[in-house]
Amino acid sequence: MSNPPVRQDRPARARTGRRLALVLTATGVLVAGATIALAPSASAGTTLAASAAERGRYFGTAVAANKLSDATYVGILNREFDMVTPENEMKWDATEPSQNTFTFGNADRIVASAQANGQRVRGHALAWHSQQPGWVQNLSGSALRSAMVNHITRVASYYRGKIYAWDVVNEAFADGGSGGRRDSNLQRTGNDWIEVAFRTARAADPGAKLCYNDYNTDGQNAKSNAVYAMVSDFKARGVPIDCVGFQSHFNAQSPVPADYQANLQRFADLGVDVQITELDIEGSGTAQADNYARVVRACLAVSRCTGITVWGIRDSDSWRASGTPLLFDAAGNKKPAYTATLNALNGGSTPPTTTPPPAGGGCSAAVTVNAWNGGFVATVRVTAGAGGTDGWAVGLTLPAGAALVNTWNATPSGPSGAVQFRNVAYNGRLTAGQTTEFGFQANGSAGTLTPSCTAS
Ligand code: 9MR
Repeated sequence: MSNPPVRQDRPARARTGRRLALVLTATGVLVAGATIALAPSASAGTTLAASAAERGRYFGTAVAANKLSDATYVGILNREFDMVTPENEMKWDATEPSQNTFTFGNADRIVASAQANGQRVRGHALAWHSQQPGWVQNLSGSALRSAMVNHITRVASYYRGKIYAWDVVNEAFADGGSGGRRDSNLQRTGNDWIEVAFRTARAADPGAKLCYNDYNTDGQNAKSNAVYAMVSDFKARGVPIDCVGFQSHFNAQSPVPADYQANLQRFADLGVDVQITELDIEGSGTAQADNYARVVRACLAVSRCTGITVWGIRDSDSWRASGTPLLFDAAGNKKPAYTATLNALNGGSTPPTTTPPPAGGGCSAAVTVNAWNGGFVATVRVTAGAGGTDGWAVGLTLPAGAALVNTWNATPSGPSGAVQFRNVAYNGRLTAGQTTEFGFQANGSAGTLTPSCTAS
């Protein structure tokens, strides 16, 4: 990966917090222990942004340009948030309504407001199958590919240096179990359209973090596994990718997954930042509040989870207002979900500990392979037998010429030949029937991988 020149990795308000602690030390608090006790209370979090900054994270919201004249909206925006995502104003239909004619007025208003209020900006989104202007919808093949490259170059260059992270590509994978790409006009220009988009964005705005962003990838499933394989492949081949966005639109049909944190962690372990990019959770009262707290705790538990963005301010601002999915009610009052979010950011409550599963019992393993010319990613699902596991090991024999490049969620005994993959600290204990996944990337071809599973 190239080494971009300017990156702002720390929120401005976090830097302020650190400066404050140093001043306290310099102004006469001579006992080290007293300094440590003073620093947190001196900067106690009373807003989402301040509390997140104390944990080294940002807290953002989607913003609509046409609400920047609403005093209640703007008051909450500038009090609570330190990251801003234009909800629609940087999309292709908004920024290039006819070919090579660029309109940045509404996006500029949001960027100017953010800059005036010390907030950073997530750019959303450079290449997406949806919200394309009509002229793009009518293009295909090399004409569409060229138009995409031109669009990314022009938009990312225009905002060069002003964007913390770009959603370079949005929602490119299919729902359901196929584990493949979504069919779209962009996809039909060739499977390499995503990496071309990332390389183009890096050239245009080398200081911005470049993210892949999607929904229904919040837990481990066929779709997130496919994204995972792509990110792993990009990292291995030097395609510039810095972060993965998890939209996190939750409701009763699509609840916060049990393995949310583990899923964020496995992506982070690939060497990318992870961000919660469009959070909203339908519901009300305590149940909604608890879910928000869970999401915050999951991000805080993953060191490379750099921030959380909610998809709007008041319930009435939401794209699904009837589900009342946000932190403020229509009048701008803080909801229980707000308080739970703030408390979780302030570290107020800790998740309940789970009961240790019984020892002993067998396990089984199943392998799925995503191969390309010269390499492959294997995903291995381990399922505990009736007795559960305290630990497990999966044996696999890699064919001659195949060698591991990297492994996640397991530790391999060696790089090639007959390899034992042992659980890592956090995924050895499984209750009866519980599953966990690990994976690896290798050079060469996969051949037929037949796993054996041993439980301890
Ligand atoms: O919130 C956005 C809404 O105002 C638009 O009408 C809609 C059009 O596609 O896009 C919404 O935002 C979407 C985001 O850009 C991508 N992920 C899903 C979001 C909710 O639909």
